Amino acid sequence: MIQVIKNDITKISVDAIVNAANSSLMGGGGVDGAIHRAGGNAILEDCRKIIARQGSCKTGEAVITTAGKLPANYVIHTVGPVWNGGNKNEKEKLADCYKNSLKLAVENNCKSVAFPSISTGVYRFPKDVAAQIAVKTVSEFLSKHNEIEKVIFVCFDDENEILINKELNKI
Ligand code: AR6
Repeated sequence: MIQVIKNDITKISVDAIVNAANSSLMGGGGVDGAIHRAGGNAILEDCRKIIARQGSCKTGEAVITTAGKLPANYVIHTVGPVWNGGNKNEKEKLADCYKNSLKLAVENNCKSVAFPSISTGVYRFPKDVAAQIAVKTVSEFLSKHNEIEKVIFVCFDDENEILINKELNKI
């Protein structure tokens, strides 16, 4: 099942929420800042351990940490592509973010996952193209993996909510 809601992702009770992080995993602005602020220091401590073990998190990849004080059980941090005109594999990398986040969710027995609109803020990905990729990639993944029962697209603004709904109506 796929749902769309307009809300703050830090308020959502699901097995895992996804963070639109950067490759340092050390926090930042936007949804990343909100998640670290609301979840507390335990998230950053886990991120530091991951960085010490494997180095930075590359664009399109995902890692999982505690959700600290958040209502979710886990935070899956993924690094979206910076939009650079569209000819630098941005679309493939954005699809990788959704796929790798869901793979990690399955590996950690998560049945419900909430996504923000990855890369559509500071990273300037066009919202309409991002919505197409988000819905297509998630729906294809769910058709192959019945372990995940629910994905919620958590939009922060009306425009993303309208665009995601438009894409959902096509499937
Ligand atoms: N809940 C849900 N969505 C949110 C929230 C929230 N609390 N806050 C913002 N959004 P952005 P990016 C939406 O900029 O483009 C950070 O500094 C926002 O409206 O958070 O992937 C990282 O550290 C937008 O639609 O992430 C990176 O350096 C969407 O989340 C960089 O920004 C993504 O916007 C990543 O940029």
